[in-house]
This record gives sequence, C-alpha cells and structure tokens, in this order.
Amino acid sequence: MTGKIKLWSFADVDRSGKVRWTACELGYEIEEIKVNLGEHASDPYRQMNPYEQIPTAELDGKILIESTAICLSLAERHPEAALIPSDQAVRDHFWQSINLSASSLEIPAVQYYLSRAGFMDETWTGLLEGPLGKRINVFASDLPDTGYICGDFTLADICAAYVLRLGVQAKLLPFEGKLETYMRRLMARPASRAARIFDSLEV
Ligand SMILES: N[C@@H](CCC(=O)N[C@@H](CS)C(=O)NCC(=O)O)C(=O)O
Repeated sequence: MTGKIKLWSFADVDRSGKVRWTACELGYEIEEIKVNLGEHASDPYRQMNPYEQIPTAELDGKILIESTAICLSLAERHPEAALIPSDQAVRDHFWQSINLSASSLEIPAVQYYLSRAGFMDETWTGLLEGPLGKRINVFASDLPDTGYICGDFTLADICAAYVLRLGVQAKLLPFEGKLETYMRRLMARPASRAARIFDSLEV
C-alpha cells in the first residue's frame, strides 16, 4: 500500500472518479466520504472547498481541490509509476491531451450530459450539441489504434476516459471501432474496475 487518501465524492460517476482511479493505479488506500447534494454548498464541507464543488481530497494532511490537479499531485509523488511521462517529446502531447479533455471537453460534456438528463436547463443541450459534438469526435478520432494516448498508460488516459464515457452516454460518440477498442482496453485495467469508473456505462 502506497499511502492513504481521503476523498469526498457525490457518487462513482462524478469527477471524483478520476481521483479514485489514479489513487487505485498507485495503490493508495482510499477512505471515501459520500456528500449529499446540498451539503457541498454548506459548512463543514465549504470550509474545505469554498468553491462548493466535488471532489475534495486530503493527502499528507493537506486539503486538495480540483480533480485533475489532485490526480497530478498524486502522480507527481510517484515518478516510478510514470503517470506523467518524463520524455519531453511525449510530455508535449501529454499536456495537450490533459488540457483538451479536462478543460476544453470536460466542462461542456458535463453540462451537456446534465441538461439531457434534466438536471440543467434544456437550452444547454441545443447550445452545446454542435461545438461539443464536433470537438469530442475529433478527440476520439485522434485516439491510438493500439496502446495508450502517450504510448504507455498515463493520466492522459484517465482524463480522456472521463469525457469519452460521458460522450458515449450522452450519445455524442458511437461506441464502436477504435473508440470501443481503446475504451475496452481501459475498462480491463484492474484499477479502473476497482475505481468503478465505467460501471455506469451500459455496453
Ligand atoms: N474543475 C472542477 C469541477 C468540479 C465540479 O464541477 N464538480 C461537480 C461534480 S462532478 C460539482 O461539484 N457540482 C456541484 C455544483 O457545482 O454545485 C474539478 O475538476 O474538480
């Protein structure tokens, strides 16, 4: 066991999944605290995360927020696991992929998914469908035929998986061909299973 992390989440499917999966890849013991909707916007949770968002983590006695940043903090502590590649040529592609998935795609993908599911105003569906549909399909078409985004498995795959799963569930991406092969490769990893990251994907 590498160490211990405390993780505050709503459910398996929210952004805490990226942190849970990263921690599982690194062999962390996870103490998970489920937060009910609404509790995230009041004390005591707000004391830890004044942005009133999930997830929050406690690592080495420090409170950390922002799912991708928490994953990177975990990965940086374990260079031997190479979840952040060390080769500069690969790193350029790594940072590009991390930012595409965790920023350009993740925010509209979550909003689109929630508006389709009735948790956000339905006007978002129409506003986001065109640009998000186009961009997430470009991202999926860039996936490798074999292996992972940076050759070996890295955090880029964890961040990509989060948006790709949403894209499939929101019917923006057909679960077939190269995308299906890539996602099934991720679904077969013991750590992604332990993190229950794909449990909601009915394929
Ligand atoms: N960029 C933040 C986004 C966090 C976020 O929006 N979390 C959602 C759950 S996945 C949330 O807390 N939603 C409730 C709200 O915003 O009130 C991160 O990656 O941690």
